[in-house]
Amino acid sequence: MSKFYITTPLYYVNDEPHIGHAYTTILADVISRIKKIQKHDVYFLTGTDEHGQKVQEAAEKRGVSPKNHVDEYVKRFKNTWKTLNINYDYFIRTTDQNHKNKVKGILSNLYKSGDIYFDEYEGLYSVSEERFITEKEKEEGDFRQVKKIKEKNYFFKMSKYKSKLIDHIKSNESFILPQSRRNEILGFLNNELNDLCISRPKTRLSWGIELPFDKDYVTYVWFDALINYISAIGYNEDNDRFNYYWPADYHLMAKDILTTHCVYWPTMLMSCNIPLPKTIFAHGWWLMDDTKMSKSLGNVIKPLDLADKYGSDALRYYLMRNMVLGQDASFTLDSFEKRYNADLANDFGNLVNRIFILISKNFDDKIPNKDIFDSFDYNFIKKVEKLRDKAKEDYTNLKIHDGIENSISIIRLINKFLEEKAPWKTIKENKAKAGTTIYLSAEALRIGSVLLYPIIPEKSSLILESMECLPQDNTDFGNLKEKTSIKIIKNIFPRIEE
Ligand code: ME8
Repeated sequence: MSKFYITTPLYYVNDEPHIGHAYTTILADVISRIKKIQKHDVYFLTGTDEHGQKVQEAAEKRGVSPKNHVDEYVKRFKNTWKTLNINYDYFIRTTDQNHKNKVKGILSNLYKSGDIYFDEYEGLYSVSEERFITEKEKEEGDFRQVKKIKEKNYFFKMSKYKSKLIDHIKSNESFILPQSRRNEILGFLNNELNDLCISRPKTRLSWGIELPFDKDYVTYVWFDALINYISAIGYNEDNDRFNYYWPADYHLMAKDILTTHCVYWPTMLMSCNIPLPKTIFAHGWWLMDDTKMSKSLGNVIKPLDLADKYGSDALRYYLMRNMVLGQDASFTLDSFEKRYNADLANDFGNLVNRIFILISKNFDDKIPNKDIFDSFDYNFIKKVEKLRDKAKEDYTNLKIHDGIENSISIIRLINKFLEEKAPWKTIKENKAKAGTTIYLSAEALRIGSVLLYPIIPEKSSLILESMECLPQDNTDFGNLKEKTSIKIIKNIFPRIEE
């Protein structure tokens, strides 16, 4: 059994979770479930980024202390993940004492080793990004609230590791994925790389981890937050957990935080003599009417509203099926309803109804026996197996939307098979033959449900349990036991009426 360590970003608790946060977290959950079924020892980490200016300002606006604010908002994230069936192994908060100690330990070591130094700096500061930016970045980027700041601060010698980082990216094809993002980072590294300002004077920001070597300063929020990926799994503790799980197999995120993960984080790790993560994967944006979702534009979709109304599986299915990993996608309620009605209500829901009613009416609520297969049956089995193999390969290659399409094609194929064989007609003259058709349909439904389980765990589990099967069962034909008593499920995916 090999280990598999996957992470999401730690979300800012300056606001409620929205569809974008839900997407990355569901994606990590889906990949975790796929890997678990493939018998990996999975560790799935998520959490919240609770220090820094954004959070301090959000608390001030509400007239509460930052501590009270984060304690309240973290619950909203945890509740959302519960509703969305997110099965994480650990939820880290950057305000956890253990994490704060780890950050301090690393800061002390790097200060001692000389990779952190004190200096005066004058430069452009982006309040929205909470970092110093270059003139070029200001011209090309989408930075808000940029001001000139002259300040004494502590700096991390990031530039020292520039060529080592470029070598690493060039010699490790899958270090940054997709390819386009890798090229973007290599392009960024073609320019001069400045050292990283890693402190904020307390006169400007008090809500942060105090520097262990200067009580007048707190740590820059990114230097604090990135360390979560190692503090959560026991870095510098007296056990083997860290050595077992590290390096991370996947750091998932959207492209907005690519530079911090592909430049700041690896150079920090190099300075600590810690190996680099295996893959940093940046997915695309969920857009609303072709613009980025943002609170200031007032176009934020709350995942809980949708999950409450349509069920968490409906939301998980839509987000995973409608985004090609790595590309942007547009979120509209219309496309959500269309996708749900077509794939889940019509194809999947109707099939479940049909099969369960046929079994209940004609076979006393028991899976019928299979009799002799005809060439039509053999052909059906072959087609299902082909789609199953494709779906599995897609999942392994993280082509989640293709894996879903191939799995739902199995469901469509079963509907077609039933229509062509019409067991409701043949049952009168040849019960054994009708039983074989229904057995094969129920077995293919089991295989489809196992394949769709990582995406829609709640409804898939329901179907599988009702046939006394498990999501972990293998997907070979013939695993479904004849004579198993079934529990009838009614209207598993009710249609959304316009
Ligand atoms: O950046 N489409 O937190 P954050 C897709 N605290 N994904 C989206 C999205 C959208 N429209 N909007 C947000 C931070 N996301 C830092 C991270 S990590 C050590 C610190 C998702 O709350 C996506 O994963 O702004 C993106 O990278 C992340 O939320 C940013 O979350």
